[in-house]
Amino acid sequence: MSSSKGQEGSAVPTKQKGSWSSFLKSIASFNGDLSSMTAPAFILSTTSLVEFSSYWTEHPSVFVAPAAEKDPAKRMLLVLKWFLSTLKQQYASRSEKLGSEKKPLNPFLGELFLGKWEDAAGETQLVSEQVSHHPPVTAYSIWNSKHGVRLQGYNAQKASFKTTINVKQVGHAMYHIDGFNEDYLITLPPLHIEGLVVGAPYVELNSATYIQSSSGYTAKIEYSGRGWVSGKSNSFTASIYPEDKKKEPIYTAEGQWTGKFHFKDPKTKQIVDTFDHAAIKPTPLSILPVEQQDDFESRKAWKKVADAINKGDLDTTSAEKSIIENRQRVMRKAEKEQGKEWERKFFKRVQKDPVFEKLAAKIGEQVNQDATNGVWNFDQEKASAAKSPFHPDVNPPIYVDTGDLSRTSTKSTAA
Ligand code: HC3
Repeated sequence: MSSSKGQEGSAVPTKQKGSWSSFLKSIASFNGDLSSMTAPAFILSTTSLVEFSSYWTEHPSVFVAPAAEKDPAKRMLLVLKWFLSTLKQQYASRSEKLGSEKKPLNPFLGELFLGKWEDAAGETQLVSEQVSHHPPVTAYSIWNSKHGVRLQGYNAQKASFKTTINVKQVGHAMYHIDGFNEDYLITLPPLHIEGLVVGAPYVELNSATYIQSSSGYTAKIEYSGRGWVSGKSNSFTASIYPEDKKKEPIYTAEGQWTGKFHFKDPKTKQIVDTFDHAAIKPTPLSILPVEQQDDFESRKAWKKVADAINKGDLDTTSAEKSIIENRQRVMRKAEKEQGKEWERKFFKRVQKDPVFEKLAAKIGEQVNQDATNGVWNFDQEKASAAKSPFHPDVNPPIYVDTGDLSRTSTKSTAA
């Protein structure tokens, strides 16, 4: 598969400075729905938001590591370590590789992104599905059967403008370990965009998030940027404590989520664990080549739009986007006439999620169903009934490495 992202380059081209200024003026009064924001052509990404779910598993061995730890406190430390290790890819990978954070494609209802990682941890699989279009909501499930670990979650974004674009994430993730029948509720960080004025936008995280475990431990992570105490961008401090003993941490952590961080035992002040992005190679995600994908799979569905964006061909970009939007409109109209709702392929809307509610109560979190068009859970029955997310009917399926989500390096892997 050839590169389709190679031209997603630096921020504002000199001759487009004018349209960037107009864009800045227009976002100061935008309505809060990020998908409705009209951005200049050079800031358009060829990647759909449905792909972002894969950012949770840059390092499958770190993802599955908690399953092998017998001590519940150390297990919590390993879950926190994995979570922190995902932040770089989630929030900094695009601006690092492409020179700026671009506006992702707004997924259509039913859009899918399917793939797997294969490495020393065995096979780790990904299903990501756009479960709502208004408001835009993406749900995902990532699992490794060999180690009995599963992550599932869903998210939406609510934006506002005050000095810059501020984004609140709605939704949550839940990490589950079969071997200990343990759940970890993960809340999602609010963020804002830095570098807007100079035309090289990037994400900085704000405020705090939590991981609450069913084994009775809480982790609190506090984010800070360049202007804060540490003075460094992408910084954080974290502590792990028994859920009712906030002032008695059993582990602390600090560092930069884009670089290196370490964990300490506060009693001995000794470093007990370290993570360094420079010392660990990410495992690339493999997906089917576009020709073998289902029509609802993201890269196949958006191919013509992505090609047009890469060519800088605005007319074709909007014409191809309109084809997708019109097709969706026709489908919604037919569903309305038949009194039906679009059937999600891998997820179901649930009225209650007792696991979430129990853990959320401990950290003062609440479900916001209106912002996410419901509460979304992975549906094992649907997933088994769906032919297969990985098309076993294509015999044998040939996966291609995505390398990273900028699609700049792709090569054949398995046969
Ligand atoms: C706000 C954001 C879209 C949402 C992205 C999310 C929150 C999606 C879920 C992932 O797990 C984590 C994540 C990472 C980055 C978030 C994006 C950063 C910028 C993008 C805006 C829609 C784009 C704003 C346009 C501009 C001008 C900055 O390019």
